[in-house]
Amino acid sequence: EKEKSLFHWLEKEEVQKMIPVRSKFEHKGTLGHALLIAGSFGKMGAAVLASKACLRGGVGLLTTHIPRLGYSILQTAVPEAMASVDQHDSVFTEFPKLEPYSAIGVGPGLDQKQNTRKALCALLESAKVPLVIDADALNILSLQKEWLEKLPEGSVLTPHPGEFRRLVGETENSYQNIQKQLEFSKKYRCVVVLKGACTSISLPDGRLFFNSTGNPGMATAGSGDVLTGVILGLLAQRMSPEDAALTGVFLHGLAGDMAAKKRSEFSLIAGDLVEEMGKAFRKII
Ligand code: NPW
Ligand code: AMP
Ligand code: MG
Repeated sequence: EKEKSLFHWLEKEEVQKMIPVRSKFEHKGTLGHALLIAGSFGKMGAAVLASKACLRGGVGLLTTHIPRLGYSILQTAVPEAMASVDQHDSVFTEFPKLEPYSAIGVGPGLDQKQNTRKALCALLESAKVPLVIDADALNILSLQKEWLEKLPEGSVLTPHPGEFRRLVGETENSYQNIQKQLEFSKKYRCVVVLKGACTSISLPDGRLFFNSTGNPGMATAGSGDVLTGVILGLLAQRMSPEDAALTGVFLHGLAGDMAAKKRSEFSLIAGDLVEEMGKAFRKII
């Protein structure tokens, strides 16, 4: 039997094959319902950006769970999203009944307070669908590593190098980083998206992909929050976690390349990635 090679370069041709074909009779009930848990006092922008990106990813329905102070912000900035409102004024402490949701995203703009940690633990124990885990949800897992055992199968983790270091400890070079990334994916049966100039995506089966899109204009506030939203939107449409992560990373970078062309790498802001998402899709479908 031909041995599968370990390292792959992620290009358009590969991603094209992963995009599901839409039947004429599709409706919002057949295209998934995502739950996004995001935002806290001072970081509602992360919830807004991730929500918009999730919708641009093509999900049928989106409910965003936010603290009370975020209610009018979300409803005004993203009228397409439904709101689930926490009992707490400024942070995440509880979550709605999970039955309706086909995928759950958690992390952008949260914090690491004790009641948020408890709510995350309960979420990990209750969720039966894959999760996209980012930002402070990752940082909480770094503080409570035993909770990693609770990750639902097929979850996608999206650390930047700082979050990755917190999760797996110091590494000496990027080769060691990749080794740790692959080990982590196998051990916890999850997809790890290690973000950066050369984002790498590791799969539980031992394959690793390097993304070919993106530019330094994307080194800007909220860029990662947009990525979480896109991956969540694709996952909620029942793409496999592997395909959702690979497609999401590729499209996010492609949107970044289009935004940089239009506005320069200097002036690119995270909202531009959301704006260009449709054109990025057009390039690959
Ligand atoms: P160093 O300096 O190397 O030790 P944090 P955050 C490292 C929300 N946001 N290459 C680097 O560490 C997010 O969703 C809300 C190498 C850096 O100092 C989060 O919830 C916004 N190192 C929260 O804020 C817009 C890298 O990590 C440290 C690296 C905090 O997120 C902004 C910073 O990481 C933001 O998205 C790289 N490529 N990238 C809003 N408008 O609401 C990062 N590092 O301390 O985890 O803080 O990533 O800013
Ligand atoms: P975050 O730090 O969570 O906001 O995530 C930053 C996002 O921007 C990730 O998707 C990174 O891959 C992307 N990004 C940051 N810097 C660069 C860069 N120099 N080249 C390409 N992509 C980048
Ligand atoms: Mg981030």
